[in-house]
Amino acid sequence: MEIRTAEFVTSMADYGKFPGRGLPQIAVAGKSNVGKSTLINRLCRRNKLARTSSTPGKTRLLNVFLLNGEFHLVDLPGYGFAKVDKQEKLRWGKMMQDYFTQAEELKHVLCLVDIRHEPTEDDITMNRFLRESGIPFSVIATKADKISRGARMKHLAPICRALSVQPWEVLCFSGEDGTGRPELLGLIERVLKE
Ligand SMILES: Nc1nc2c(ncn2[C@@H]2O[C@H](COP(=O)(O)OP(=O)(O)O)[C@@H](O)[C@H]2O)c(=O)[nH]1
Ligand SMILES: [Mg+2]
Repeated sequence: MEIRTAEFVTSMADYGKFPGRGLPQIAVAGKSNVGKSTLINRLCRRNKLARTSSTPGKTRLLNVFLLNGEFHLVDLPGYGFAKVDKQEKLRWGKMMQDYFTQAEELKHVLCLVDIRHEPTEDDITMNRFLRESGIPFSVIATKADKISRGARMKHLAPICRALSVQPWEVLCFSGEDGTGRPELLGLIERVLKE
């Protein structure tokens, strides 16, 4: 498959009011700054479709994109930004809970972790939540360009241990050089066919 068209649909805090119900959805989750927006832009071959930022924690809303007029990609608000206060964390939690309980169209979650770092408590909490909720997900190791190919296995080991996945189940991705883009397209195609 290839992404032929990609358009921004809406930013919202309240999924209940989303007008585009019915189309299948794939969500992109992960902590702030892990590369969610960059992955979406690279996937769609559009530099400024999703707003990227070097200041973490800017995306506090669900950002929805329509791809190929066929499915929605949802850029979820990032978690684990140290500077957010308790109020903001509670708001985030409620938004996510509302989303996951209401999004019947959700087919799959792409769980992004930085290939260079061990998953955080928040990553593990998200992982546990998805398992317990029976929501299918894939782990995507981002920023793969930052390490050599030969060092991948070494970096994947702690990620796999923390998130209880096998190395071959993790998709290595780079928004910088396009590593993993064909595999990601393949994954999306499979998910949409299910
Ligand atoms: N080298 C490299 N940098 C990346 C990659 N993905 C994201 N970044 C950088 O990491 C920062 C945060 O990316 P962003 O997509 O905004 O993260 P988000 O908060 O998860 O949406 C930006 O400065 C990006 O340029 C990648 O694959 N390789
Ligand atoms: Mg973002």
